[in-house]
Amino acid sequence: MGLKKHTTLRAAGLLVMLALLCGAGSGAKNLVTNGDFERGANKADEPVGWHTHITSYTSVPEYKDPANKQGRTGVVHFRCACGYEWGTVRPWAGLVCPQCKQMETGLGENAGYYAKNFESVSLVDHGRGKAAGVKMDGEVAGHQGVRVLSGLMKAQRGGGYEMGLEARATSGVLVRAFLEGFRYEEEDAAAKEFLKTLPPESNPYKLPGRIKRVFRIDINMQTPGEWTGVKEQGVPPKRSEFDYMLVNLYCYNFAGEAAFDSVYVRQLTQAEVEKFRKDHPTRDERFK
Ligand SMILES: [Ca+2]
Ligand SMILES: [Zn+2]
Repeated sequence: MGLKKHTTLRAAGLLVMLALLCGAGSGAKNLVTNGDFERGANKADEPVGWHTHITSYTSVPEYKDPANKQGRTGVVHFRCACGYEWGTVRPWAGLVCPQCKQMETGLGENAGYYAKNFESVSLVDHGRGKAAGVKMDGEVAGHQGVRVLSGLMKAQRGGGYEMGLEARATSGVLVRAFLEGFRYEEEDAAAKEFLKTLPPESNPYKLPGRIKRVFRIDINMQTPGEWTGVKEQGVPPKRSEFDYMLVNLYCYNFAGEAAFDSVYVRQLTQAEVEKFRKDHPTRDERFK
């Protein structure tokens, strides 16, 4: 009986250890919704959980004499690629235009470049399941390229992350993948007021205010002729800590095809963060 009790205690101890390990390992959870693209398409024909209907804005300065474009007032209006007037507050990543229903990328002003981005993306089968497939003509490939954006994910401020994916591309097509980190700009009162004027469906991620891009993990895959897996870690320096993130899959250059699959983002453990900082001391120092 003594032995049995001992065994039970040991088993209980093991269970506690397992629970601790699972706790520590919860960072290994894939934070990307439908990163394997197996869940099919939504009503807008985007891979579930992903955005291919994306848009951006043009800055339109206000003039004292608009007819002759003379004398800037200093006020700037932001106009969606579809013509919708956002007003005088610059829209940010994750907001959806009330008129064209496409998502603002937060990747900088690029007007109408991506208004038809969705036309180049569809789900494809590659024998091991589905993937996000891109087919670009030379015009698109040579200018803006094509983007497939994940949904916005909540990040832990100060946390480090690892992004991984598989991709392949036909000759002449260049493939990159970014993990974009955005910080919540809590002090921006104008942005919070602006949010209140938008219909709720324009803020599907229920953002509390403006988020601003401050960090990026950049994977340059060149032209992976066969399915190739890559991964990269990143830990933001203090001034670039972020609260939200999204995966930005990108291809461009010449006409052709690319495909993306098995996309994941996971939070690094404390030990991994420390190891990363140790391995990248100069980079961190430079940003301080
Ligand atoms: Ca898949
Ligand atoms: Zn629009």
